[in-house]
Parts: sequence; C-alpha cells; structure tokens
Amino acid sequence: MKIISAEFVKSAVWPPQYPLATMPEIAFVGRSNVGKSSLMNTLVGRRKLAKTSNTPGRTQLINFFTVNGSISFVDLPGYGFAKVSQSIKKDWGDMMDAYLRERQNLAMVIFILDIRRDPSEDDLSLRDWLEHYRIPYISILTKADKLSNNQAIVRKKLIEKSLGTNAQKKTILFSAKTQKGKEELWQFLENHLSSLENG
Ligand SMILES: Nc1nc2c(ncn2[C@@H]2O[C@H](COP(=O)(O)OP(=O)(O)OP(=O)(O)O)[C@@H](O)[C@H]2O)c(=O)[nH]1
Ligand SMILES: [Mg+2]
Repeated sequence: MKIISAEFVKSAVWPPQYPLATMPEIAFVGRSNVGKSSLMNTLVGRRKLAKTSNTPGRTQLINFFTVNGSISFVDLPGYGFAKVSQSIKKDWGDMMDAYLRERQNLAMVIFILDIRRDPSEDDLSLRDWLEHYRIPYISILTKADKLSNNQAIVRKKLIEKSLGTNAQKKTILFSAKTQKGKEELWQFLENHLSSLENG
C-alpha cells in the first residue's frame, strides 16, 4: 500500500464524539503496552503519528486517524494494566464495549498479542467477544524481533493453539522494529477492504 497521507482526526470517548462513519475502519486492540500504537505507526510509515511510550496505559482515549483519505484507523486504549483503579477499568470496559458494539463502519479488528507471552484472560475474553459479535479480526504476534526465527515459529504455534486459531483465522508475525510482517498485513487488509467494496 502506498501511503500518501496519514492524519490524526480526533480523540473521543463516547459514540456521539466519534467522527462520521464515512469510510471503512480498522481498529487496533490489545493489552496495554503490547505495541498497538507502534504497529499502527509502522503500517503508515510515520514514527510519531500515534504516541508510543514505555509507560503502560499511555493511550487512554479512542484516537481516530485517516489514511489516504479513504481508510479510518483507530488506536484503542489497552487493557490489563494492573495499576489502574476499578473505576477506570469499568470506564475502559464501557468505552470499548460501546465502540466495538456500535461502530457501523468497523471493517476489521487488528488483535495484537506479544509473541513472548501466553494469551491472558483479558485477551481470551476479547477474542470471545469478537467471535460472539462476529467482528472480523486478525491476530498479530508482535515484538517478533525479541526472539530468534525458530523461537518465533514455536511461539506462534503455541499461541495459535491457545487462541483456537484455524485456517480462516490466521496469525501474522510482526515487528515494529524490523518491519517484519508489514507487507503481509497490508496485503491482508487490502484484500479484505476490496472484498467489502465488491461484496
Ligand atoms: N522490540 C520491539 N519493541 C516494540 C515493538 N512494538 C512496540 N515496542 C515497544 O513497546 C513499548 C510500547 O509500545 P506502544 O506502541 O506504545 O504500545 P501500546 O500498545 O500502544 O501501549 P498503550 O497505548 O500504553 O496501551 C514501546 O517502548 C515500544 O517501543 C516491536 O515490535 N519490537
Ligand atoms: Mg498506545
């Protein structure tokens, strides 16, 4: 995909604040600090479009971006950050719930996991939620640069097993550091978006 433009649109919490649903939307979800913002930046080739940080829980709002004036990208706040209070956890859950349930133009969820970690309870509930609401998603195993190629392949098989991934629901190895998986993911997204246009 040739990136001509990538722009921040706005931050929002509740549906009335979302931008109009005029283009297909791709949402990036996963636990806190997993590398959601970095993955999004890698896809658009802009290192600082979405803010990244060593401090987990950095992204607290739903951040909307537009790519090439025709695709909407959404950087969602991460879950599973132990240091936040119960009330923030509840607000987070309500915010995510509203987004995933109500967003009419949501075309694909990029479900991001750390290749070094087994899927958490929160990861598995998110997967169940996506399955339940029949939201198309793809699992991305990021930070692959932290492992050797062989180790990465072993971890991929283990994580796929714990997620119950099948031939239709594939996973992609990814690294924001080396850009591994970037082309494969774009290819997948472009195929999916063109199937929506033609379907
Ligand atoms: N080595 C390596 N580090 C990565 C990779 N992706 C992200 N990181 C690092 O992981 C940390 C968190 O990255 P972010 O992209 O901010 O993660 P996030 O999921 O958006 O975090 P929150 O918004 O806080 O939930 C940063 O220090 C990144 O530099 C990767 O592929 N490889
Ligand atoms: Mg982030």
